[in-house]
Amino acid sequence: MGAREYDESDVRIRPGKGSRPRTKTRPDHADAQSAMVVTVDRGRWGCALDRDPHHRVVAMRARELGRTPIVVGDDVDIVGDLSGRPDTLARIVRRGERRTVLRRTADDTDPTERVVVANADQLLIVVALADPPPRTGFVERALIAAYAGGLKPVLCLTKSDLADPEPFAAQFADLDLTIVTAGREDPLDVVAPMLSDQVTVFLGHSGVGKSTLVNRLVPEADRATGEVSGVGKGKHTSTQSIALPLDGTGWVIDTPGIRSFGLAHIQPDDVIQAFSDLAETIDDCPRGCGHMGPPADPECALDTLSGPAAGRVGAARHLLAVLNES
Ligand SMILES: Nc1nc2c(ncn2[C@@H]2O[C@H](COP(=O)(O)OP(=O)(O)OP(=O)(O)O)[C@@H](O)[C@H]2O)c(=O)[nH]1
Ligand SMILES: [Mg+2]
Ligand SMILES: [Zn+2]
Repeated sequence: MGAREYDESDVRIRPGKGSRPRTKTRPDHADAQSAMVVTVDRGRWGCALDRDPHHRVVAMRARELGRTPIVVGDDVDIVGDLSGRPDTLARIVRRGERRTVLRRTADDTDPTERVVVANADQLLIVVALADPPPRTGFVERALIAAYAGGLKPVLCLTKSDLADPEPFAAQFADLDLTIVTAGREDPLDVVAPMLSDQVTVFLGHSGVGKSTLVNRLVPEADRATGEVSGVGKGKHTSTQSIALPLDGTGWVIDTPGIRSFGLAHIQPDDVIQAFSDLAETIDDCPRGCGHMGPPADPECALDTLSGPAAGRVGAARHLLAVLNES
């Protein structure tokens, strides 16, 4: 990580002798206007005023917000010069409550788990069928993160010119999971309509083709794409998340390659809630049931189900096992 830049909101002045007492009343910013955060770059947030992609305003975080994290997708209120003219700088004075959150795990360079994107409706889990090879475990962990964060997951398979999608896709047959194929050579007539009027995060390992797909969907995006450098570790062509407008009101959010997700603090119930036909059944489980069935959870109500629902219990428990391992 490079040294971060400081802006005036980072400066903390300790009140010394004779300094003015801190005022308790904050200005309430009745004139603030709402915006969506579309870019974040070292203490500067790019905002679309009223979610209008053509009305861009660059803003800093007002001092009163302290270190409140603000990420792409956040709803914010901004004040100041909202003209969007070059060299103007507005101020973010409020961050709205988040409807959904996508978290990623701490890693070596960054010890804190953090929210990557806020308020997205869908998570497009982008997996290449080859180069880098697909990993089932990554998809399972992404699914759990999506369910827990309130996003609808979609599995998107790229590089279909290099391998047959069927065997990999078949592993997820028992889940409520929409699976689409969107390789460079494939038509986008299935993927594009799914994204309209939605905010969709594109997430996957480096080199799987997220930016390539974004460029096809938003031609004026002109996202840089890169070569895949070695198995499972692309060289991270994209380094910042960015929200790009689709025709209409939808947005796609291109993100840097990700290796893992924060699954800490996710409860077994959060996973089961995502299975519409199982969610009610667990009301009959004993308190603290982990829903794994015997021997760990001998009285789990999911074991009373039969027919197709019982097959779904197997799929749900497979995800719970992934969660328990993490
Ligand atoms: N054969 C093949 N190559 C593809 C396809 N889609 C993308 N690629 C190539 O894969 C490489 C990586 O693509 P990117 O779009 O940069 O991947 P990314 O997921 O954005 O990677 P990061 O930004 O590093 O996270 C590029 O060389 C693309 O041309 C595909 O469908 N088939
Ligand atoms: Mg990229
Ligand atoms: Zn149970």
